[in-house]
Amino acid sequence: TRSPVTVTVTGAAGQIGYALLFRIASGQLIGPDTPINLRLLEIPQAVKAAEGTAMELTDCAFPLLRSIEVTDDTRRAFEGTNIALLVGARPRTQGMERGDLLEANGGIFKPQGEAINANAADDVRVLVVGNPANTNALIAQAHAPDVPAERFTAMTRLDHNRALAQLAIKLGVGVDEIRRLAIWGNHSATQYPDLFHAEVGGKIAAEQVERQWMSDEFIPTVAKRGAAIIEARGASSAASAANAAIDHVHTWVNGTAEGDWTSAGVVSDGSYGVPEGLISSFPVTARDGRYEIVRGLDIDEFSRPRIDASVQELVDERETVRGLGLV
Ligand code: NAX
Repeated sequence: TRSPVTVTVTGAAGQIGYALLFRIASGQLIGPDTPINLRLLEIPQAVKAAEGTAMELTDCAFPLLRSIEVTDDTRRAFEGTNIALLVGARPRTQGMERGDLLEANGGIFKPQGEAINANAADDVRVLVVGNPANTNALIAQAHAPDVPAERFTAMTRLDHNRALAQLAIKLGVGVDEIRRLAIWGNHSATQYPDLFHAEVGGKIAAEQVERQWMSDEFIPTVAKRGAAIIEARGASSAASAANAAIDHVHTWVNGTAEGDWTSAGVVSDGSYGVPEGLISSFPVTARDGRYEIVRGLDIDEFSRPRIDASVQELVDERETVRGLGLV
Protein backbone atom coordinates (compact mmCIF):
# COMPACT_ATOMS: atom_id res chain seq x y z
CA THR A 1 0.00 0.00 0.00
CA ARG A 2 1.21 3.49 -0.90
CA SER A 3 0.72 6.69 1.07
CA PRO A 4 -2.78 8.19 0.92
CA VAL A 5 -3.69 10.78 -1.68
CA THR A 6 -6.00 13.70 -0.96
CA VAL A 7 -8.50 14.24 -3.75
CA THR A 8 -10.70 17.35 -3.86
CA VAL A 9 -13.87 17.33 -5.96
CA THR A 10 -15.78 20.56 -6.49
CA GLY A 11 -19.44 20.47 -7.47
CA ALA A 12 -19.63 17.22 -5.54
CA ALA A 13 -23.44 17.29 -5.29
CA GLY A 14 -23.87 17.61 -9.04
CA GLN A 15 -24.58 14.83 -11.50
CA ILE A 16 -20.97 14.33 -12.60
CA GLY A 17 -19.94 14.34 -8.94
CA TYR A 18 -22.39 11.54 -8.24
CA ALA A 19 -20.98 9.43 -11.08
CA LEU A 20 -17.38 10.26 -10.19
CA LEU A 21 -17.01 9.94 -6.44
CA PHE A 22 -17.76 6.23 -6.17
CA ARG A 23 -15.18 5.42 -8.80
CA ILE A 24 -12.55 7.54 -7.06
CA ALA A 25 -13.31 5.95 -3.71
CA SER A 26 -13.15 2.44 -5.18
CA GLY A 27 -9.59 3.03 -6.37
CA GLN A 28 -10.04 3.65 -10.08
CA LEU A 29 -8.56 7.16 -10.15
CA ILE A 30 -4.99 6.34 -9.15
CA GLY A 31 -4.88 2.58 -8.70
CA PRO A 32 -5.80 -0.25 -6.37
CA ASP A 33 -2.93 0.35 -3.91
CA THR A 34 -3.53 3.99 -3.05
CA PRO A 35 -5.76 5.02 -0.14
CA ILE A 36 -7.89 8.12 -0.71
CA ASN A 37 -8.89 11.05 1.48
CA LEU A 38 -11.84 12.80 -0.16
CA ARG A 39 -12.69 16.50 0.17
CA LEU A 40 -15.97 17.59 -1.30
CA LEU A 41 -16.48 21.29 -2.01
CA GLU A 42 -19.97 22.63 -2.60
CA ILE A 43 -21.80 25.93 -2.37
CA PRO A 44 -23.69 26.32 0.94
CA GLN A 45 -27.11 25.43 -0.56
CA ALA A 46 -25.76 22.09 -1.83
CA VAL A 47 -23.69 21.04 1.19
CA LYS A 48 -26.53 18.93 2.56
CA ALA A 49 -26.91 17.04 -0.70
CA ALA A 50 -23.14 16.46 -0.78
CA GLU A 51 -23.36 15.13 2.76
CA GLY A 52 -25.96 12.65 1.54
CA THR A 53 -23.53 11.44 -1.12
CA ALA A 54 -20.83 11.21 1.55
CA MET A 55 -23.16 8.98 3.60
CA GLU A 56 -23.56 6.66 0.63
CA LEU A 57 -19.81 6.60 0.08
CA THR A 58 -19.41 5.56 3.71
CA ASP A 59 -22.00 2.86 3.19
CA CYS A 60 -19.97 1.32 0.39
CA ALA A 61 -17.26 0.43 2.93
CA PHE A 62 -14.59 0.95 0.28
CA PRO A 63 -11.32 -0.42 1.68
CA LEU A 64 -9.28 2.41 0.15
CA LEU A 65 -11.47 5.28 1.37
CA ARG A 66 -9.80 6.68 4.49
CA SER A 67 -11.87 9.82 5.06
CA ILE A 68 -14.51 12.10 3.57
CA GLU A 69 -14.99 15.74 4.41
CA VAL A 70 -17.68 18.00 3.01
CA THR A 71 -17.13 21.76 3.09
CA ASP A 72 -18.20 25.05 1.57
CA ASP A 73 -14.87 26.63 2.54
CA THR A 74 -12.66 26.90 -0.55
CA ARG A 75 -9.42 27.26 1.42
CA ARG A 76 -10.10 24.19 3.54
CA ALA A 77 -11.18 22.20 0.49
CA PHE A 78 -7.72 22.44 -1.09
CA GLU A 79 -5.57 22.06 2.04
CA GLY A 80 -2.92 19.48 1.25
CA THR A 81 -4.70 18.44 -1.96
CA ASN A 82 -2.78 16.23 -4.36
CA ILE A 83 -5.46 15.91 -7.03
CA ALA A 84 -8.07 18.63 -7.60
CA LEU A 85 -11.02 17.88 -9.86
CA LEU A 86 -12.76 21.17 -10.58
CA VAL A 87 -16.19 20.06 -11.73
CA GLY A 88 -18.52 22.68 -10.27
CA ALA A 89 -19.12 25.62 -12.58
CA ARG A 90 -21.72 28.18 -13.44
CA PRO A 91 -23.89 26.83 -16.27
CA ARG A 92 -24.97 29.05 -19.12
CA THR A 93 -28.57 30.13 -18.59
CA GLN A 94 -30.93 31.58 -21.14
CA GLY A 95 -30.04 35.02 -22.37
CA MET A 96 -26.52 34.83 -20.95
CA GLU A 97 -23.78 36.17 -23.22
CA ARG A 98 -20.42 34.42 -23.44
CA GLY A 99 -18.79 37.30 -21.58
CA ASP A 100 -21.28 36.95 -18.72
CA LEU A 101 -20.57 33.23 -18.55
CA LEU A 102 -16.82 33.78 -18.43
CA GLU A 103 -17.23 36.45 -15.78
CA ALA A 104 -19.48 34.25 -13.59
CA ASN A 105 -16.95 31.44 -13.85
CA GLY A 106 -14.11 33.82 -13.06
CA GLY A 107 -15.86 34.31 -9.72
CA ILE A 108 -15.41 30.57 -9.09
CA PHE A 109 -12.06 29.68 -10.68
CA LYS A 110 -10.07 32.72 -9.47
CA PRO A 111 -10.61 32.00 -5.75
CA GLN A 112 -10.09 28.29 -6.36
CA GLY A 113 -6.76 29.00 -8.11
CA GLU A 114 -5.75 31.21 -5.19
CA ALA A 115 -6.69 28.55 -2.66
CA ILE A 116 -4.74 25.89 -4.59
CA ASN A 117 -1.75 28.23 -4.69
CA ALA A 118 -1.89 28.85 -0.95
CA ASN A 119 -2.90 25.47 0.43
CA ALA A 120 -2.44 22.53 -1.93
CA ALA A 121 0.34 19.94 -1.73
CA ASP A 122 3.55 20.62 -3.69
CA ASP A 123 2.70 17.91 -6.20
CA VAL A 124 -0.87 19.13 -6.82
CA ARG A 125 -2.40 18.23 -10.17
CA VAL A 126 -5.53 20.03 -11.34
CA LEU A 127 -8.13 18.88 -13.85
CA VAL A 128 -10.83 21.36 -14.85
CA VAL A 129 -14.05 19.75 -16.06
CA GLY A 130 -16.48 22.64 -15.49
CA ASN A 131 -17.20 24.61 -18.64
CA PRO A 132 -15.84 26.56 -20.40
CA ALA A 133 -13.15 24.15 -19.23
CA ASN A 134 -10.08 25.45 -21.08
CA THR A 135 -10.56 29.06 -20.08
CA ASN A 136 -11.66 28.20 -16.53
CA ALA A 137 -8.38 26.29 -16.23
CA LEU A 138 -6.51 29.32 -17.55
CA ILE A 139 -8.15 31.54 -14.93
CA ALA A 140 -7.31 29.16 -12.08
CA GLN A 141 -3.73 28.76 -13.34
CA ALA A 142 -3.26 32.53 -13.59
CA HIS A 143 -4.02 32.81 -9.87
CA ALA A 144 -1.63 30.08 -8.79
CA PRO A 145 1.79 31.58 -9.63
CA ASP A 146 3.65 29.27 -7.24
CA VAL A 147 2.32 26.11 -8.86
CA PRO A 148 4.05 25.01 -12.08
CA ALA A 149 1.67 25.97 -14.92
CA GLU A 150 1.81 22.45 -16.39
CA ARG A 151 -0.14 21.14 -13.37
CA PHE A 152 -3.29 22.84 -14.65
CA THR A 153 -5.15 20.89 -17.31
CA ALA A 154 -8.60 20.93 -18.93
CA MET A 155 -10.63 17.88 -19.88
CA THR A 156 -10.92 16.87 -23.53
CA ARG A 157 -10.70 13.17 -22.75
CA LEU A 158 -14.46 12.78 -23.16
CA ASP A 159 -14.13 14.20 -26.69
CA HIS A 160 -11.22 11.83 -27.27
CA ASN A 161 -13.21 8.83 -26.08
CA ARG A 162 -16.21 9.85 -28.17
CA ALA A 163 -13.97 10.05 -31.24
CA LEU A 164 -12.41 6.65 -30.52
CA ALA A 165 -15.84 5.07 -30.22
CA GLN A 166 -17.21 6.66 -33.42
CA LEU A 167 -14.18 5.56 -35.42
CA ALA A 168 -14.33 2.04 -33.97
CA ILE A 169 -18.01 1.74 -34.96
CA LYS A 170 -17.29 3.03 -38.47
CA LEU A 171 -14.43 0.59 -39.09
CA GLY A 172 -15.96 -2.32 -37.19
CA VAL A 173 -12.94 -2.64 -34.91
CA GLY A 174 -12.46 -2.55 -31.15
CA VAL A 175 -11.47 0.77 -29.61
CA ASP A 176 -8.30 -0.94 -28.40
CA GLU A 177 -7.18 -1.36 -32.00
CA ILE A 178 -6.98 2.43 -32.45
CA ARG A 179 -3.85 4.37 -31.54
CA ARG A 180 -2.71 7.97 -31.76
CA LEU A 181 -6.04 9.71 -32.16
CA ALA A 182 -6.03 13.35 -31.04
CA ILE A 183 -8.40 16.18 -30.18
CA TRP A 184 -7.02 19.65 -30.89
CA GLY A 185 -8.18 23.02 -29.57
CA ASN A 186 -11.09 23.97 -27.37
CA HIS A 187 -13.56 21.70 -25.56
CA SER A 188 -16.40 23.19 -27.61
CA ALA A 189 -18.12 22.66 -30.93
CA THR A 190 -14.98 23.98 -32.71
CA GLN A 191 -12.76 21.14 -31.43
CA TYR A 192 -10.95 19.12 -34.07
CA PRO A 193 -10.70 15.32 -33.80
CA ASP A 194 -7.70 14.34 -35.95
CA LEU A 195 -7.58 11.04 -37.86
CA PHE A 196 -4.49 11.89 -39.92
CA HIS A 197 -2.13 10.50 -37.30
CA ALA A 198 -4.51 7.94 -35.85
CA GLU A 199 -3.65 4.34 -36.72
CA VAL A 200 -5.89 1.33 -37.04
CA GLY A 201 -4.20 -1.98 -37.75
CA GLY A 202 -0.96 -0.09 -38.36
CA LYS A 203 -2.49 2.05 -41.12
CA ILE A 204 -3.54 5.71 -40.98
CA ALA A 205 -7.23 6.02 -40.07
CA ALA A 206 -7.89 8.97 -42.40
CA GLU A 207 -6.99 6.71 -45.34
CA GLN A 208 -9.51 4.08 -44.27
CA VAL A 209 -12.58 6.34 -44.27
CA GLU A 210 -14.15 8.61 -46.89
CA ARG A 211 -13.12 12.23 -46.61
CA GLN A 212 -16.81 13.20 -46.70
CA TRP A 213 -17.64 10.93 -43.76
CA MET A 214 -14.86 12.61 -41.84
CA SER A 215 -15.97 16.18 -42.54
CA ASP A 216 -19.77 15.73 -42.60
CA GLU A 217 -20.34 13.00 -40.04
CA PHE A 218 -17.40 12.15 -37.84
CA ILE A 219 -16.28 15.63 -36.87
CA PRO A 220 -19.76 17.09 -36.21
CA THR A 221 -20.92 13.93 -34.39
CA VAL A 222 -17.97 14.13 -32.00
CA ALA A 223 -18.15 17.90 -31.59
CA LYS A 224 -21.92 17.98 -31.00
CA ARG A 225 -22.22 14.80 -28.99
CA GLY A 226 -22.85 16.73 -25.78
CA ALA A 227 -25.94 18.37 -27.31
CA ALA A 228 -27.14 15.01 -28.71
CA ILE A 229 -26.91 13.46 -25.23
CA ILE A 230 -28.97 16.31 -23.74
CA GLU A 231 -31.54 15.86 -26.51
CA ALA A 232 -31.82 12.11 -25.87
CA ARG A 233 -31.40 11.89 -22.12
CA GLY A 234 -32.92 15.18 -21.04
CA ALA A 235 -29.75 15.85 -19.06
CA SER A 236 -26.12 16.43 -19.97
CA SER A 237 -23.43 13.75 -20.05
CA ALA A 238 -22.59 12.65 -16.54
CA ALA A 239 -21.27 9.08 -16.27
CA SER A 240 -19.26 9.40 -19.49
CA ALA A 241 -17.83 12.72 -18.29
CA ALA A 242 -16.92 11.16 -14.94
CA ASN A 243 -15.34 8.22 -16.78
CA ALA A 244 -13.23 10.60 -18.84
CA ALA A 245 -12.09 12.46 -15.72
CA ILE A 246 -10.99 9.13 -14.22
CA ASP A 247 -9.14 8.29 -17.46
CA HIS A 248 -7.44 11.71 -17.58
CA VAL A 249 -6.02 11.49 -14.06
CA HIS A 250 -5.22 7.77 -14.26
CA THR A 251 -3.19 8.34 -17.42
CA TRP A 252 -1.50 11.43 -15.95
CA VAL A 253 -0.30 9.45 -12.94
CA ASN A 254 0.30 6.05 -14.55
CA GLY A 255 1.42 7.02 -18.09
CA THR A 256 0.45 6.33 -21.70
CA ALA A 257 1.28 3.06 -23.43
CA GLU A 258 4.50 2.95 -25.45
CA GLY A 259 3.84 4.26 -28.96
CA ASP A 260 0.43 5.67 -28.11
CA TRP A 261 -0.87 9.01 -26.94
CA THR A 262 -4.07 10.61 -25.68
CA SER A 263 -5.66 14.08 -25.63
CA ALA A 264 -5.70 16.69 -22.88
CA GLY A 265 -6.01 20.44 -22.55
CA VAL A 266 -2.52 21.52 -21.46
CA VAL A 267 -0.58 24.78 -21.36
CA SER A 268 0.81 25.51 -24.82
CA ASP A 269 4.54 25.99 -25.26
CA GLY A 270 3.89 27.57 -28.66
CA SER A 271 3.89 24.23 -30.51
CA TYR A 272 1.85 23.94 -33.72
CA GLY A 273 1.22 27.70 -33.78
CA VAL A 274 -0.88 27.59 -30.60
CA PRO A 275 -0.01 30.79 -28.69
CA GLU A 276 2.10 30.15 -25.63
CA GLY A 277 0.20 29.99 -22.35
CA LEU A 278 -3.20 29.06 -23.82
CA ILE A 279 -4.71 25.88 -22.42
CA SER A 280 -5.51 23.97 -25.58
CA SER A 281 -6.07 20.32 -26.38
CA PHE A 282 -3.10 18.53 -27.98
CA PRO A 283 -1.97 14.98 -28.53
CA VAL A 284 -0.07 14.24 -25.33
CA THR A 285 1.96 11.46 -23.79
CA ALA A 286 2.26 10.95 -20.05
CA ARG A 287 5.48 9.81 -18.45
CA ASP A 288 6.83 10.14 -14.90
CA GLY A 289 3.65 11.93 -13.84
CA ARG A 290 3.87 14.61 -16.53
CA TYR A 291 1.79 15.29 -19.60
CA GLU A 292 3.88 16.32 -22.60
CA ILE A 293 2.79 17.61 -25.98
CA VAL A 294 3.69 15.25 -28.81
CA ARG A 295 6.10 17.19 -31.01
CA GLY A 296 6.99 17.25 -34.67
CA LEU A 297 3.75 16.03 -36.26
CA ASP A 298 3.01 17.19 -39.81
CA ILE A 299 -0.23 19.13 -39.97
CA ASP A 300 -1.94 18.54 -43.33
CA GLU A 301 -4.07 21.10 -45.13
CA PHE A 302 -7.37 19.53 -44.07
CA SER A 303 -6.43 19.84 -40.39
CA ARG A 304 -4.65 23.21 -40.33
CA PRO A 305 -7.65 25.56 -40.70
CA ARG A 306 -9.71 23.47 -38.29
CA ILE A 307 -7.06 23.56 -35.59
CA ASP A 308 -6.55 27.29 -36.19
CA ALA A 309 -10.28 28.04 -35.88
CA SER A 310 -10.58 26.28 -32.54
CA VAL A 311 -7.40 27.92 -31.24
CA GLN A 312 -8.71 31.31 -32.37
CA GLU A 313 -11.78 30.72 -30.21
CA LEU A 314 -9.46 30.13 -27.24
CA VAL A 315 -7.57 33.32 -28.08
CA ASP A 316 -10.89 35.22 -28.09
CA GLU A 317 -11.90 33.71 -24.74
CA ARG A 318 -8.54 34.73 -23.29
CA GLU A 319 -9.05 38.28 -24.60
CA THR A 320 -12.47 38.40 -22.92
CA VAL A 321 -11.18 37.26 -19.54
CA ARG A 322 -8.19 39.61 -19.88
CA GLY A 323 -10.65 42.44 -20.43
CA LEU A 324 -12.40 41.38 -17.23
CA GLY A 325 -9.09 41.42 -15.34
CA LEU A 326 -9.35 37.66 -14.68
CA VAL A 327 -5.96 36.63 -16.11
P1 NAX B 1 -24.51 20.01 -12.11
O1 NAX B 1 -25.23 21.31 -12.29
O2 NAX B 1 -25.27 18.76 -11.93
O3 NAX B 1 -23.52 20.14 -10.88
C1 NAX B 1 -22.68 21.23 -10.67
C2 NAX B 1 -22.47 21.36 -9.19
O4 NAX B 1 -21.48 22.38 -8.97
C3 NAX B 1 -23.72 21.80 -8.42
O5 NAX B 1 -23.97 20.90 -7.36
C4 NAX B 1 -23.34 23.19 -7.87
O6 NAX B 1 -23.90 23.45 -6.60
C5 NAX B 1 -21.83 23.08 -7.81
N1 NAX B 1 -21.10 24.35 -7.78
C6 NAX B 1 -21.42 25.50 -8.41
N2 NAX B 1 -20.56 26.46 -8.09
C7 NAX B 1 -19.67 25.93 -7.22
C8 NAX B 1 -18.56 26.43 -6.52
N3 NAX B 1 -18.19 27.71 -6.64
N4 NAX B 1 -17.87 25.59 -5.73
C9 NAX B 1 -18.26 24.31 -5.59
N5 NAX B 1 -19.32 23.78 -6.23
C10 NAX B 1 -20.02 24.58 -7.02
O7 NAX B 1 -23.50 19.92 -13.35
P2 NAX B 1 -22.76 18.62 -13.95
O8 NAX B 1 -23.63 17.97 -14.92
O9 NAX B 1 -22.21 17.84 -12.81
O10 NAX B 1 -21.59 19.33 -14.78
C11 NAX B 1 -20.55 20.04 -14.15
C12 NAX B 1 -19.74 20.81 -15.19
O11 NAX B 1 -19.11 19.93 -16.11
C13 NAX B 1 -20.57 21.77 -16.04
O12 NAX B 1 -19.87 23.00 -16.14
C14 NAX B 1 -20.58 21.10 -17.40
O13 NAX B 1 -20.76 22.02 -18.45
C15 NAX B 1 -19.23 20.45 -17.42
N6 NAX B 1 -19.00 19.38 -18.39
C16 NAX B 1 -17.77 19.29 -18.97
C17 NAX B 1 -17.43 18.29 -19.84
C18 NAX B 1 -16.07 18.21 -20.45
O14 NAX B 1 -15.88 17.33 -21.29
N7 NAX B 1 -15.09 19.06 -20.12
C19 NAX B 1 -18.43 17.28 -20.24
C20 NAX B 1 -19.55 17.13 -19.28
C21 NAX B 1 -20.06 18.42 -18.69
O15 NAX B 1 -20.94 19.03 -19.59
